[in-house]
Formats: sequence, structure tokens, C-alpha cells
Amino acid sequence: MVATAGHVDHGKSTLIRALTGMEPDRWEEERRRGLTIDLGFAWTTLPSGREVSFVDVPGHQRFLANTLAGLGPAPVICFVVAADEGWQEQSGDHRDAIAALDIRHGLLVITKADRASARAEAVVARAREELAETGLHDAPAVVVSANTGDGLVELRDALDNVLARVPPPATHARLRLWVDRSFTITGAGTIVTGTLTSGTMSRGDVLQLFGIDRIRAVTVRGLQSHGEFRAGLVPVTRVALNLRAIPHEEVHRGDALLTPDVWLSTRTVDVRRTTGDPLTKVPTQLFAHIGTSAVPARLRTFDDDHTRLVLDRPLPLVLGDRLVLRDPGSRRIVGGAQVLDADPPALRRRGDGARRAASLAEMHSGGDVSVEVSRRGAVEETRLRRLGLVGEDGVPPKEVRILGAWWVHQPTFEAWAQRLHTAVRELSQRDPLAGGLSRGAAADLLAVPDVILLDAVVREAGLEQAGGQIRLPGARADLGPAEAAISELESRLTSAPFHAPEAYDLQSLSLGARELAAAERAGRLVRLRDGVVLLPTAPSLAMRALSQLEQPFTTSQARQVLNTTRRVVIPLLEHLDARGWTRRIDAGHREVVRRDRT
Ligand SMILES: Nc1nc2c(ncn2[C@@H]2O[C@H](COP(=O)(O)OP(=O)(O)OP(=O)(O)O)[C@@H](O)[C@H]2O)c(=O)[nH]1
Ligand SMILES: [Mg+2]
Repeated sequence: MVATAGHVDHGKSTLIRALTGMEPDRWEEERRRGLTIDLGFAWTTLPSGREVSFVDVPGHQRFLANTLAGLGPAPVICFVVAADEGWQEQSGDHRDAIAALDIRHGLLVITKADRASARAEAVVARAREELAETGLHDAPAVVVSANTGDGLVELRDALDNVLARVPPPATHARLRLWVDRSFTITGAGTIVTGTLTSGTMSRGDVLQLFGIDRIRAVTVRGLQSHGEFRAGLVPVTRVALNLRAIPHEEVHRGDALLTPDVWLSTRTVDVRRTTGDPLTKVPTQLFAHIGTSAVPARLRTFDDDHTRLVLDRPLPLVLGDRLVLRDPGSRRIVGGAQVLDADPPALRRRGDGARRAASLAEMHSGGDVSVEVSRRGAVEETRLRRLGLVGEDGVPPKEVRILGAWWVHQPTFEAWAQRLHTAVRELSQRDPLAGGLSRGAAADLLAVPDVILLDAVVREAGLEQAGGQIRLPGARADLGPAEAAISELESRLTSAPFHAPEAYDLQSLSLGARELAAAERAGRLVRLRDGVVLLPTAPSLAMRALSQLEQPFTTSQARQVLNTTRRVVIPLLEHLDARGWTRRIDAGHREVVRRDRT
């Protein structure tokens, strides 16, 4: 797609008409006044067979916003300067827009040569000087007259050459199509048009329509390009989509059609000035233009080259996007900016602004995935992709490691592990009976965003977890003051495994509920119903004896073979039932559950 550019009345629309035989001025008012007001669309086939679309823009300063909507998505420019008038004020505005948008392909067309052929050379020289700082600095120049037809053959050839040199756009990229028109055709319904600059589109696609006040799903019912139906389209091309179930008034210029769920919606972006006036010298209320959209923006300027833009409404922006900043008061383009961070941190505390300015100054324009990941510690990969920070290869930088869906900053990860280890060690010293740090407390302490990460941090720290508690490894947890009493109990139970201590035994050992619970968590005792305390080995020991009995067996036979009392044997048998090791047949009988070896 090629957009025109150039001062009012310099012959842009006439040129498009001469090249395509199509009328770019769509409105009756435009034709009556001989003035382009809004975008015009036309296309033709070049000598090579290549199809080319044109978007014709208005030159008049009053319609600069429309001009920017035409230039916004354009990869190639046909920059028009009339031979008789030469370089003029809006030539300058359009040059500034092209510089801000970083458009690098195009050609310079000197029109109306029939009126001032002698001046053509000087006009070319001046235009080259003016465009020297833009991507069009070495654009080929062609001198034409639409009236006589002189130079049009050369112009077609030159266009063909320029288009052949434009690098092919990414067909696999996620789609973002900025809408430039929405209208209705009887029988077909809503038609939405735009320039497909990357990604592919097919009939039946479900896309997200990113509108002024909401995002909704739309289905592409039909597709056209250059007036013909297509099943699918690849960039760069003009597209007209027939959308299902949405009135055309609900789609606007500046809306975007998106690949679903892969774009970030953002109202705040940090940008770097690429062209134009130092940011400290520009008004703090501007219009930001991107694609076909124009949104009022408030600047919170950090320095000459960096500012935060707070947009009046969210846009689907990504790292690297080029914005044109326009001052609605003076109707001037104040410059261009590039998105450095589409989701910047809030500035809350004193000094945040200065710190942010410093880190933006350091950031390279391709964005810095390391900076983003280190700032947050861990970031979901999908989010990084939305921010435009993941390269095609998907390989993280050196200090970033992938844990599941997360990209984690390795130094931060190690610091988390160290902090967790310290916290767990201190807790076990302070309160040996605590049984470890709860996962909830650990997550709060580290502020890790996901439990999967917490597990990884626990492993990294060389800690163990059980029952939602994180503790030191091999935790034959020292039970502190209760240690001696528990050891004593252990040795008694080792010699008489089913001789559970009586309440007064526990009392004389100073073992209360808290101490016993800690010992159980540490895996040193089990507590059964009715205050029965045994070694953790007791259940399997009991099973060994019970399976020697004739099946089924009675409670009393069990009591005898285990050499214990009813107080102990009943909770013990219930415990075995609960584990599925024994089965209660009736009030007086049980049997051992035989397991088939599989
Ligand atoms: N003599 C002569 N007149 C031309 C030529 N090209 C355009 N014109 C005339 O210049 C006037 C302006 O032409 P347009 O094509 O409307 O100019 P434009 O650049 O599209 O103007 P805006 O869209 O309003 O910015 C018209 O009267 C055209 O007939 C040319 O090559 N020779
Ligand atoms: Mg025109």
C-alpha cells in the first residue's frame, strides 16, 4: 500500500486518478471544492504485474488528523511536490509525520511539470534537502504531468522498483488491523476496511474488535481486496471485511481488529522521542496518533527524550510502536515517539520519576526483556509476548530461566531462595514446635506471583515441605524443650509398641497437645483417637501380627496378640480400618484386607 503525501493542491489526487483511473475523492463535496477532505482509495496493476493500492490523503492543514490516519499504516509513500509552487508548509508537516512514523520506502514525485518544467530540478533539490533526515532521503525522484501524461510511464516503473525493495512483511505475525472506514452495503451488512500490514486473514476468522469503549469478538463473514472476493489475504494489502452481527455505527476509524487474546490493552506508555522538539518544550496535552487512531494524551515528561503518555482511552499498543504527537492547538506535528514500555510501573513515591527517567535512558529501543523480568522477578511468558518482548526464537536471555509458564530472573530467584531459607531457619530456632513456615506466609514474604514458583524456590533453597509447611531438610525437627520427653517416650514405645502412655504419663513428661502435635508433624509419633499416642511404625507392626490370626478375628484376639488394652486396641483397629488395611465385618469381627500384588 502506498499513501500519498504533500501540500494542499499539489496534485496528489489527480496523480492517483491518472495512475489508476479511479476517483480517490469519494465525496461530492470534495469533488465540488476540488479538495480532498478524507482518505481516498484506489488501486492498479503495475507493468510487472504487481498490484498496488493507494491511500490518498488530504493536504489541507485542517484535515491533518485524516492525513495521519492515511499515513499511519502506510509502509510506502508517494511524496508529491508541485513544480510550480515547490516545497510548502504542509510538505513540511507531512515530512515530519513520515519521520515520526519511520517510513523508509517511497518516491518523490514532482507534479505539474507542464506548468514549470524549468523549476523541476530545483524543486527536487529542495525536497531532497528537506527529506534528508527521513527514511525517504534516497527516494528516487520522478517528474510528471498528469495533464499531459508526461513521466507517468517512468513513475509506474519507479513505483515497481520501490515496491520490489520493500522487505516482505511477516505473514505469521499476530494481526492488528487499524480500521479506516466502516459502512454498510445493502444485503451484505457491515463492511470495515483497513490496510493489512502484517499477519494473514481468512474468511471465517474470529477476531477481537478493539473499540472505543469495549473489546468484542467478531467473525469475518467475507473478505475482499481490490473489489474481489478472497478466501484469505496476506500483507501488505487493502482489505474490506464483511462482519457479522455488528452495526456499522459501532465500528470506527481508529478501532483495531486483533488476533484474539494476544494484545495488551494499555492506557499508559513510556516513550522515547525519535523526532521533533525536545519533550520538555512541548505542550503537556497532545494528540497521539498511531495506525488510524488519534487519542488525546497527557504527558508526564521525564526529560527531553522521555515521557509517560497517559491516553484518554486504552489502545492495543506494543513495544516499538511509533506514535505521532500532534498539537491540536497549533495544528502542528510536534514530533515522533517510540514505545519503550507498554505497561510501565506506577510512579507513587518521591523519586520514582527520577529513577524511571534513569532506567528509560538506559533502555534500548528494542525493549529489554531482562529489565522487564528483573523488575518484576517473574513474568508470565504470555504477558511478555503481549508486550512484544519475546523474540521469534522464544529464547530467554542469559539471566532469565523458564519455570513452567514463567520467565524468572535468576538473581531474584536465588535471592528468594536465600530469604526463604533464612526465614525458615529463624522460625525453627525461635519456635521449634511451629513445624515450619506455612506456604501462605512464605508466599507473602517473597511476594512470588504463583505457587508453582514457590515450589521451585523451596527446592532451590534446599528446603522440604509437607502438609503445607516448609521446613529445614531432614527435619528430625529438633523439638526444643520437648525433645528430651519425646525421646523418652520413643524409647518406652520401642520396647512396648502398643503400650500407649496414659494421660498421667504424658502429664509427668510435660507433653501437652502442642508438643505432641509438633512431634507428630515431625513424623515421630502418631496420635489416634482418645489420646492414644504410638510410634509411626505401630500400625504396620500391628498388621504383621494381625495377619497371623485366623480370619476373621475378634477385637479380643487382636488385643491379646498385640499385648495391649481395649483403650488402645479399639482406636488402633479403627485407624487400620480407615487406612483400608483391615475391614470391620460386624460388631465383633474384622479381617485383614488382602491386596493382590499387581
Ligand atoms: N497543469 C496541471 N494541473 C494539475 C496537475 N495535477 C493536478 N493539477 C491541478 O491541480 C489542482 C489540485 O489537484 P488535486 O489533485 O486536487 O490536488 P491534491 O494534492 O489532491 O489536493 P488536496 O487533496 O486538497 O491536498 C487541480 O485543479 C488539478 O487539476 C498537472 O500535472 N498539471
Ligand atoms: Mg487530493
